[in-house]
Amino acid sequence: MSETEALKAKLLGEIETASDLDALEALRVAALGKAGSVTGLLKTLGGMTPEERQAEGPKIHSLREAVTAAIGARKAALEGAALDAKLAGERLDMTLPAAAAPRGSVHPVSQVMDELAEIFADMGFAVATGPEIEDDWRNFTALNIPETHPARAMHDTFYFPDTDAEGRAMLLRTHTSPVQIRTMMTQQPPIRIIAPGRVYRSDSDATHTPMFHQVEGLVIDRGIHMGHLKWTLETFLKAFFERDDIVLRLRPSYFPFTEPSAEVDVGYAHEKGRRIVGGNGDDDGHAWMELLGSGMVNRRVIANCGLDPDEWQGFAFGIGIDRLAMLKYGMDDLRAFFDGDLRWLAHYGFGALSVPTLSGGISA
Ligand code: 2NL
Repeated sequence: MSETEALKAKLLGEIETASDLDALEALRVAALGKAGSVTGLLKTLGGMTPEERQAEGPKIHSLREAVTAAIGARKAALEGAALDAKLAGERLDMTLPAAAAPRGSVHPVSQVMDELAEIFADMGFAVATGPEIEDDWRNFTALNIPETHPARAMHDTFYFPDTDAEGRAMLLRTHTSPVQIRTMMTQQPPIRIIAPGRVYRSDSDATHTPMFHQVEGLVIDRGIHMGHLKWTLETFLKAFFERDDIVLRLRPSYFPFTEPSAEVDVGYAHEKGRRIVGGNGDDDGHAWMELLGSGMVNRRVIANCGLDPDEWQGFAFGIGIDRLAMLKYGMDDLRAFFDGDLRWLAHYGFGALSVPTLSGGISA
């Protein structure tokens, strides 16, 4: 075997068994680099006689080509194997259960808000939202709440130190009514909306938190009367509490933004016999539970929003969402709503997949 053939056999053997890309690169440098063995053989061509060169030249060139081709083939094989190993290492089985059990769940307040949206959407109401930082015109003045009204006092309302560009006092909204004011000022009736969201009052004890959740409803159209209000609330409460024996009692009341105004009581099951009490109430006077406030939108509020109160009438109502959640899901302490305690959430929270629908059961 000639020197060239011996070198070819040795190099091709080493290339074929190179274990990784680094070893292959070292072999390439040792054979084809400036001081490489193949390069050294090529250099010997210069010192040969023409006859020797004619005999040895093709062998040495074919050696270089064979080594170059073998390195290329081995490199492709090693790179393919490296990619396969990387893909195998990064393999994900999407059908496996989650490694850690998820600890969070849907908060009951969020669940009730979703339930409200579902129920009212079925009655043709849209969900409206607005900013939590408002000005005192939209939060109070437009609603016919006078400057001297106690709700405006510092001890009930969180005010910001500075006014806005128009000189209006800025505050954290004390109800979601400013959302309805914004809607009446920008949309032509008929209007049917609910406005759920966070509201703020400087009040804190066992049954009051400085931030709580409220939903208000508003309907503006021609010829709206209190019959529409009572039907809407009755239909809503029957769907929400998932029972047909709900009875309502509208009691005359006063709010600056509605005239007339009515407080709405719901008849509830009392101890003896566990039945829903009807219009007669019972002897101890606790058969009715006050649930929400409502009324016909005051003409002055409609006019404040640039609408003609002789053409457009409406009703409105307001309810605390936190209280609704407590009643429906049997919770007794409002403060637990805001503790972020995962044990409480595990007890009362809802899975992400338990989406309320009217067809599947509103709290399913
Ligand atoms: C309650 C009573 C109520 C309204 C809220 C309202 C909104 C506009 C116009 C007229 Cl823009 N009214 N909202 C009406 C009646 C009662 O809430 O007891 N809230 C805690």
